[in-house]
Amino acid sequence: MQRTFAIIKPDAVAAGHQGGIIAKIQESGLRVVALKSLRLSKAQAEGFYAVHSARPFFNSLVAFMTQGPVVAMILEGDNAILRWRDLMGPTDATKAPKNTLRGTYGTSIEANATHGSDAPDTAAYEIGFFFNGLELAGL
Ligand code: FUP
Repeated sequence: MQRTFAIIKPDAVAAGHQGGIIAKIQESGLRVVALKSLRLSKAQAEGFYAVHSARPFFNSLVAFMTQGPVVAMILEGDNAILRWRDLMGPTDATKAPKNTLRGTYGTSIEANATHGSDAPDTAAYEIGFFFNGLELAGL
């Protein structure tokens, strides 16, 4: 059993694709064990993507991630991290297979509809970044 952290990004929320994305998650057998909608501040988006702060796309990425509300989720299941990455598809939505979420709902390498943790340590960190102890208690 494993948990991962997922975001439905502002592009997909603005386009009304939350339901379609959550349906795909549930059809895959992954469980949505926590979910909330929020809008990131600039400082919060900079903190979440701090690992990319020296990259040329950083400022644009922060602007994109703060342009509207996101849906943050904790997903649970066997091998959840890799299964969610497979459902999302590769980073660049223009190259993602059409049967992946990014291939279906994303439009560019930046506006790629979804986020997913890439390893157990980043999943734990990202879950704690978005969900507090009270929200996690009893899950
Ligand atoms: P991923 O793990 O697939 O989300 O991809 P990365 O951690 O490499 O990148 C994080 C986010 O930065 C991507 F979702 C989109 C953005 N990004 C760009 O905007 N341009 C790039 O060239 C690479 C990533």
